[in-house]
Amino acid sequence: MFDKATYVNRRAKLKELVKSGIIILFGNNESPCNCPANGYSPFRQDSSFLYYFGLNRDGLVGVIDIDNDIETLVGNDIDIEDIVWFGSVDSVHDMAESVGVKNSAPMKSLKTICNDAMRLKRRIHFLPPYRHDIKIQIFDLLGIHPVQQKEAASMDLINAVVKMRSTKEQQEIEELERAAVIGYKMHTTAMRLTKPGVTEKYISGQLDGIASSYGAMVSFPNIFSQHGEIMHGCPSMAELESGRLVLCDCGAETINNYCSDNTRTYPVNGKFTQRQLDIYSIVEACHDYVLDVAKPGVKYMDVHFAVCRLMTERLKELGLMKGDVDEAVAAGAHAMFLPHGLGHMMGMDVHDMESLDQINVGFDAETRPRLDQFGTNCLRMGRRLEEGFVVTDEPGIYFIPALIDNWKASGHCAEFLNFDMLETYKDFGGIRIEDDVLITKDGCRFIGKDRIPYHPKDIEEFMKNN
Ligand SMILES: [Mn+2]
Repeated sequence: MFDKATYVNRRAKLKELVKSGIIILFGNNESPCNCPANGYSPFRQDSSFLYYFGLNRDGLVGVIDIDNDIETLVGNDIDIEDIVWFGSVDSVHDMAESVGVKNSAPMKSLKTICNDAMRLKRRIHFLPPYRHDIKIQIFDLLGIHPVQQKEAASMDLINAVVKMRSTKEQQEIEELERAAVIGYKMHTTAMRLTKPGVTEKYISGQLDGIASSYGAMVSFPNIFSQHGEIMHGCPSMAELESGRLVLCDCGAETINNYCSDNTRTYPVNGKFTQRQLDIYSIVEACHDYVLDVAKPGVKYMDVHFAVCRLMTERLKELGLMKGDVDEAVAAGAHAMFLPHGLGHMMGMDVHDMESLDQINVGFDAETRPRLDQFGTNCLRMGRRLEEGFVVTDEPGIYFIPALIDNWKASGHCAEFLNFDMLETYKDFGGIRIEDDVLITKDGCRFIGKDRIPYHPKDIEEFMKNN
């Protein structure tokens, strides 16, 4: 948690941006896993609630009445039975006080607050809910059916929250740096443990332990798989095999819920083959290119397409692609290899503010609508970069057997792809290299003081010596 003034100032700015009405920010509740008292652990607060109210407790709702300038923390004090099981916690009144909120009220009063506002036909602003219990709560309070809630959510509030959370404060950047330190430990541990015969799940489990030993939790379920070509592949009980590549995409959240998100791909036996190096060096060049060009004023969509062209050019040299580079990228042929975007915003959520919809976060009037072409439709960040933004830089090249078969059968982009050669890469897997980039006043820099090894020589040396 940051100091009281941080939250007071953020709410003041939010009121200024939203201008009128009443804002309701729902905190999260415990989420039952297999029975009510056995919850998914650990508890994860909603990021926007955390941003404005800072409190990492379940069962809280923040109410900001802009017109009357009244802020209220709504929640129930725990009773003696809960104290027996969970220990004493601060009263809702004291929690409110700690973040500069003058008023507190029990949960049942939220219905009255909403009824009064609705009777007076006042604007009630809420963010699109993503948890089912909150959807039911909104239905009870406002009578809006869950399927209509996304549409009924306040665009004014969404835009204000996106505007504020996109630009990271100095203290937030320091948190992201702390997350990167834990991420470094996770990645270098995975590299150290990787050898033939060890299961993917064993290594992934060790990474979970590191994340929760030094911070709050992993910033998303670990991707640790020899099937790097499966974008969000889960670690399996499969044993690592000499000669194959393994892709590790993981990150940690600090105690204050700021994230890291890095990806490395390396050979199980610690030594790249020439065929692996040929593809790896292309991804490496694309990854490094971003650092040269990302700066305020540059559209991230333009960086994405520059990377797609660079990748196409290099794949042409290898013989996997053919034809005119610009035409190939315009046709979307590169998406055979890179079916996702170059990166996304990162902060308290690994895909920052994704619950507010990426089209509201990564795009603006200038860059909407996003092209609906396969591959580009997964671009999460397209708009102009600004100082203080944190985005990921994560190019990849994947050989997805089903996609190769699918395009080959339909002849899609056949003038730009060498399907005969692609056939011989069906057992290759996939490569991604990912780092987190802070946009500075006149350029950018990676977050994290120590680079997780990614140049092939550095990886081979690390794996040999550790
Ligand atoms: Mn990422």
